[in-house]
Amino acid sequence: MNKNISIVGVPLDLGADRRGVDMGPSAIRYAGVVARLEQMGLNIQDRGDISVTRPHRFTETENHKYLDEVVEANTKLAEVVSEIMQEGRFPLVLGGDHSIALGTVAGVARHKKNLGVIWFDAHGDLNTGETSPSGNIHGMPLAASLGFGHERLVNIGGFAPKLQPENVVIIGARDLDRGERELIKRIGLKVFTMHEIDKLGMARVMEEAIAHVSRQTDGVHLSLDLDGLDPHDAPGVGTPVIGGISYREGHLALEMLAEADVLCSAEFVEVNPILDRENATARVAVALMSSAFGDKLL
Ligand code: HAR
Ligand code: MN
Ligand code: MN
Ligand code: MN
Repeated sequence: MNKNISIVGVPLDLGADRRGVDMGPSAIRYAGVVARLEQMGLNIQDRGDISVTRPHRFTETENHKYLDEVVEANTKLAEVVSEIMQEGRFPLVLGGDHSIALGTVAGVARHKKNLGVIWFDAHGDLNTGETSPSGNIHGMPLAASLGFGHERLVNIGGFAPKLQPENVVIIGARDLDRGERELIKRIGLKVFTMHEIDKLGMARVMEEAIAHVSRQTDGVHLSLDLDGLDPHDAPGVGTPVIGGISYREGHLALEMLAEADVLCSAEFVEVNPILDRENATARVAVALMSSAFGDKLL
């Protein structure tokens, strides 16, 4: 495993309706991410935050809220993530709303011809401007990374597509819009919904998911939306959906990922300190990161 990790924060909440995930990077740092990972013997560099333009008015472009600001922030993020990869380090990106996956995936995919992705989420994030019920770009980043949607989102970082559908899995889905379901079927995307997790158990789901994303790839990116967890364990998220992954299942999933030793990059998104209870969700994020980087109970 790459023990040299570079943290970058993205204080962006314009991809979502509820304000506050822009404070996610601060909350995760306050929860002790640097000390926790250093204790594990990892070399941590904190590169600070991407600067995000605060808009002076609301804009909507073809059912994309704040398109300019989201594109600008993600273009910068793609550059920084690409630099980190170039240096041979592991990018650990702190969100921010999930639209920041546009920039993270662009930066990583510049260095990985066949990038695998594990998308841990209650949602599919597979909408386009045509299908989105909200116009919120945090519901679109996986579609855009696969080459579907507005050309400005699809082409962040200057190339497209970043991902092939056969190299991607979604884990934890339980709130998929109609257009997202249609796209999943059309491109044959592998999705482990809560139904499969209930039926097969997380261990079996992760065995299958890891096999799927590492079959023909040269690295795997983990995109972890905290709303994939049950709101009981991660209350500080903007779009909670009941019936999610438990704290223990989440740990098991990331421990198995660490054992498989396939990750090249990761992001933890949608932590909303305004909606949280005593920073619990940021603390869960840090605990999950330690599992993803190989921390063990014994
Ligand atoms: N699918 C809905 C939409 O497109 C909700 C999107 C979700 N929120 C997120 N992303 N947190 O995972 O608006
Ligand atoms: Mn804000
Ligand atoms: Mn998401
Ligand atoms: Mn989500």
